[in-house]
Amino acid sequence: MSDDDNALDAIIIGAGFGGLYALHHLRDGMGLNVRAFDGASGVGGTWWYNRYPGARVDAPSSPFYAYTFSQELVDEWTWTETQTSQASVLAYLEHVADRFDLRKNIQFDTWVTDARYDEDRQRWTIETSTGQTASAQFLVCAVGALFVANKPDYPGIDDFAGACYHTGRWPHEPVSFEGKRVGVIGTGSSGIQCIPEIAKTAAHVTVFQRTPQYSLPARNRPLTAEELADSRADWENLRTSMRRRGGWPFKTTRRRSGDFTPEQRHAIYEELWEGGGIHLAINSFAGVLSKKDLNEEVSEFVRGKIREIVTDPVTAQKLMPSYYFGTKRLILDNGYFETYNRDNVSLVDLREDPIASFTPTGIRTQNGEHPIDILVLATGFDAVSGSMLNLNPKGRDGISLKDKWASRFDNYLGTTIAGFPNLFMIHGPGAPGVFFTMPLGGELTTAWIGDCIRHLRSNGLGAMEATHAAENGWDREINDIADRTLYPYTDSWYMGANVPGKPRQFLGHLRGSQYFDRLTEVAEEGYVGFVLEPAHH
Ligand code: NA7
Repeated sequence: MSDDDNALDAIIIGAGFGGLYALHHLRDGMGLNVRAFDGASGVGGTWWYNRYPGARVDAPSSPFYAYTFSQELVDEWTWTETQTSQASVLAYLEHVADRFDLRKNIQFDTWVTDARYDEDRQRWTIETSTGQTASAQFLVCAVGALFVANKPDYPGIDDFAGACYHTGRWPHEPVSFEGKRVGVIGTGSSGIQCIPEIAKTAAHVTVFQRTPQYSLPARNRPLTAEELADSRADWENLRTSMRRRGGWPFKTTRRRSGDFTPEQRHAIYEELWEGGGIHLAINSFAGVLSKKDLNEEVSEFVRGKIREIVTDPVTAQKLMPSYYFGTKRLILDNGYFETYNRDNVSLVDLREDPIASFTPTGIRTQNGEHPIDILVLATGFDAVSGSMLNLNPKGRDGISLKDKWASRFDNYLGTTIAGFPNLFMIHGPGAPGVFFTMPLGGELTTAWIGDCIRHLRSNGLGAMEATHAAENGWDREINDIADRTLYPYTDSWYMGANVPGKPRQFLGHLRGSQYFDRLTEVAEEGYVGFVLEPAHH
């Protein structure tokens, strides 16, 4: 790859779903000169790293958790299960990289270690872990919403002498649990997905749980040839529905809970539980995520299911969640609660028996010793803002993002930041991100970024930068939506509450379809909220 300093139009950081599409769109759709960088040795981003046993898309996935832009791609790729596995998603992204000949413009095994904006040249310059520099007018940060691992800081954890794996940094070689005593800390999606798999072969699994979770049955099953054929035939309509319905092609219900008796409501919950997936949340009654009484009824229904499944009442009691249903990431499981009926699985409730320290051979809690051979940290991520802070770009006047975001993750439209001209985020704080189907969300965001670039280029402009006033307005807009729901009541990674010391702020836009309408509106109104600067050269 040439290092001709003025040759690049855009640098893309990240080769996951977001970065790959950005490369394709900017390079092939717009004819720009683009180079992407990724610290990993291959494409995939999140799906490159999260290889733990049982890893699957934690939403109704196939065939919708996929790119939508190419009918040919839709027609030629065969999804096999309703809940796509990590291996399938990764294989798909590798296929996409080959099919659209993307690898030739991606530099793997290369971390971007610094990124600085040069106001005179209106360009970004990056430095890499391989000692290179490169510059481009635009910096597209597709750095992943769930990338920076959140590792607990327990006393003595580094003294633990056994193997230790974080689910978000899983090794590429197979890990054998055969005959091993395994400790798992964390019961979010990753923990709940891997615990049943690990329990199949381990001598013993001890789960260390801080917050009990609502988890719904995924009911994963083979995708039928007919379902696949139907979705291919109707792809354009499905794509439109996804765009209009918050990322998924399903209708969410407008049914009013008050129009039904408690018995009728219960029957509806039963049916949706049996059907599996997230339908209990989106298709039972309108307002499950915003009305406390209705939410409590659904919460109690799920607690009842846990009591039914888990045979030991003491364990079942420890598994009872109490936060508002759905206000942490909804989890879809394949036999999670059933796993506690196995003889080789036990549960430590950290609320009543907290971890005191680690020893070389295990975990010491307040009430006892737990000898383990392998430690699995399913403790999540410094989500959404963490990967941008990890990059820590330096904008106008050399201000660093760490300084700018010290107490609040200010941004405009979830894609731009005042003080950081010509920098675009895909799935940044303030964007729909995980609240929308991420592949489609990335496509729509990238299309908007491409339009920004086109607008600048065709009007003799060299830079665009969000204003502070626009950031403040955006903050209000996002919080007005979130405050109408129950999300802010719960400590979750959506609120930044999972990482000690992280500012508490809702990290997403809950109305994806409305959000993409807003992006269009901002462009149509001449990029309101931005300062557009004439090109210097
Ligand atoms: P999550 O959802 O953040 O879950 C992390 C889990 O780890 C959760 O149960 C946490 O408890 C627990 N945790 C975190 N730190 C600690 C410490 N210090 N001690 C004990 N337990 C801890 O991450 P996942 O990887 O499961 O999922 C992330 C997303 O990836 C998921 O939402 C999907 O979108 C895919 P807490 O609930 O914070 O009390």
